Amino acid sequence: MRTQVAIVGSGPSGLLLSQILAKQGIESVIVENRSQEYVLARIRAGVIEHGAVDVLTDFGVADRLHREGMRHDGVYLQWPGERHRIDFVESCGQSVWVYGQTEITKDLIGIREAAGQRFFWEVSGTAILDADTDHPRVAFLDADGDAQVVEADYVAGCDGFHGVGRQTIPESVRTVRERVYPYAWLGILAQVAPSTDELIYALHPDGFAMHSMRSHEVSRLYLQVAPDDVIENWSDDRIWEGLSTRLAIDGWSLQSGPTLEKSITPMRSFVSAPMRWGRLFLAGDASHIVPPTGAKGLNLAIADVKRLGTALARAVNEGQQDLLDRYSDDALERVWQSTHFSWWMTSMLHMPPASDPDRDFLLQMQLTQLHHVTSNATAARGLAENYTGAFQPYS
Ligand code: RFL
Ligand code: PHB
Repeated sequence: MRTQVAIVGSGPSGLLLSQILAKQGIESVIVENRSQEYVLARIRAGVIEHGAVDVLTDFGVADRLHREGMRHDGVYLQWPGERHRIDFVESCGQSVWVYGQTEITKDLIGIREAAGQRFFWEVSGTAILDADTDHPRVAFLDADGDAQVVEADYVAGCDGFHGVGRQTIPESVRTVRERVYPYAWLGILAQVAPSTDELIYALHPDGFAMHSMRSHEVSRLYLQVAPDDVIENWSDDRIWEGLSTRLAIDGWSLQSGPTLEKSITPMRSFVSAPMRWGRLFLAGDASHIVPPTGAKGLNLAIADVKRLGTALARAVNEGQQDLLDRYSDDALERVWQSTHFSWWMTSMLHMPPASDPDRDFLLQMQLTQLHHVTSNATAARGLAENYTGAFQPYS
């Protein structure tokens, strides 16, 4: 089989790239190792920057987002005894949108299927071959176990952190910079109206806690846990008790409800550069991971594929390679900015492990930082600009 762009991975990066390419008359084939049902059920990110909403709108995949998404003009930062609001609009003139990655994925799959997108679901043994030549290929076994080869002009590795895209780039060419944090997030989805109008990020001696949401009926909440903790240790009662304690503030109470899903996610910062090798281009989690505290993972994926889709269209439709040649350097600039912000937010809000001899000192630094961003307009503006992505256009 032949196509113009072979896309490995049907997460938000791969799906949105196929849509951006299709809008510019470019054909693609998507190869995904999970089933469509699995991909549609995955629960992940929830906050989308204004600029990312613009990209989804421009490429015709934001109708439901505009109907059902919730615009948030600020967030709450909290520590024991105090809750302060950072007003994004006042600080930097921008907002974010709360709309689940699960819903974006659903919208994209619906639109791509209706447009006749070629998908291979439930493939195995994916291999990207000859990426450093003019005739790259993606080989795999399809859902029936039959060998398939997709020949393409370009290959997009949109296959997440555990995919084969990044591994295809020889180690001698790649530089990896990484930090694994000494904590993890336990996340739940609950069938209960949010107890807050905007997201709450809380530092507490027991550990970080966060209150987010998916709709007016469904809440999403997180607790800092040890990196080696397992979900079996956390009954629903224990989770709600932890959340109530860590999020407590006078005059406010947390409403609990049935838990629809719960899981533990490790936290790491990871950047692999370059994002290109020959005719293979990486986008999204395939090339970089951020801890979720800054809500940047999905936004970075959208920024990457907007840039990559534009560069591929210029190469395919106009024969100009200039944007493809700049793709990796340009994309990495934003990646590092978001990596820094995510690390900064994470360090400010999480309790160092009990074994850390500097724990008391670090906690004092964190509290000082929180006082500063919530009492100083310039510091608040820095947080607001980074959180909303205000100064990073989706070019
Ligand atoms: P994805 O979503 O991981 O999609 C990659 C796709 O590639 C498939 N794949 C393969 N297909 C074919 N052959 C292979 N060999 C393959 N190997 C893998 C996978 O099955 C998958 O369908 O990457 P993408 O598209 O780059 O999107 C990135 C975002 O998903 C990610 O940045 C965010 O979800 C990160 N993230 C969060 N970000 C936030 O901003 N806020 C959050 O609250 C948040 N929560 C999360 C998260 C990521 C999580 N992961 C990766 C475990 C919670 C979790 C649990
Ligand atoms: C979420 O709603 O899942 C969410 C929101 C903000 C974050 C992380 C996760 O920083």
